[in-house]
Amino acid sequence: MLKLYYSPGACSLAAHIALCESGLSFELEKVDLASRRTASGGDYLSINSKGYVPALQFADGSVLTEGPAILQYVADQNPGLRLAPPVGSRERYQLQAWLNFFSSELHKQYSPLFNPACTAEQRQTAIAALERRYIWLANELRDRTYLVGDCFTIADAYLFTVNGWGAFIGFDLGRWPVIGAYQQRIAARQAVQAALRAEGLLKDMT
Ligand SMILES: N[C@@H](CCC(=O)N[C@@H](CS)C(=O)NCC(=O)O)C(=O)O
Repeated sequence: MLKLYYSPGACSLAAHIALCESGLSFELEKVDLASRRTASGGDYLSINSKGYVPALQFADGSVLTEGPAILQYVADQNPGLRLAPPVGSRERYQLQAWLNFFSSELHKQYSPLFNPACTAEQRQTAIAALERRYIWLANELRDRTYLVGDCFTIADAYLFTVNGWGAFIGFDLGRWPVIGAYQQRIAARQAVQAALRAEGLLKDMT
């Protein structure tokens, strides 16, 4: 069975959402990123020597790392669900453009803001970069329900995950109502709720 190594609310949440959407069977193992130990007491560096989440382990023990690659692997297991456009289609490259944008222009601008050693100056630089990207993004989202085509894709799983970090680092996404509406739309999905609940990110759903 597939196993996803994750940390609650981290970028691994996107892969977790994709797995929930995909209908594939999988198990989860939590990683303590500070100690690099897994919940069952294993050395996470022996799973992913880069030390970060996510990592997807296959039944034969081999491991795939890097969020965008994992997302595309998961989506391609069940093409009928259209979690990613077909390989080779123009839309597929559009999806990859989004994944790359989120990875390099959003995700990695948030990262220093989670680091307690981040100086006020570094913080200001990261916030200013995020603001520029969100101004552009809010404009792109104005006439869109989803990022690619007319249905939910793995790009939405990634953007939803990254947007969720704003509240934790004091970056107010409320300035862009279109982004708030987008978050609510994605959060309402059953698979998204299931992933959030499994990671302990929903207060009370009973
Ligand atoms: N390029 C990697 C980056 C993954 C990443 O930044 N993971 C973060 C959580 S969002 C992490 O595990 N950080 C802990 C660390 O780097 O030690 C990917 O896209 O999968």
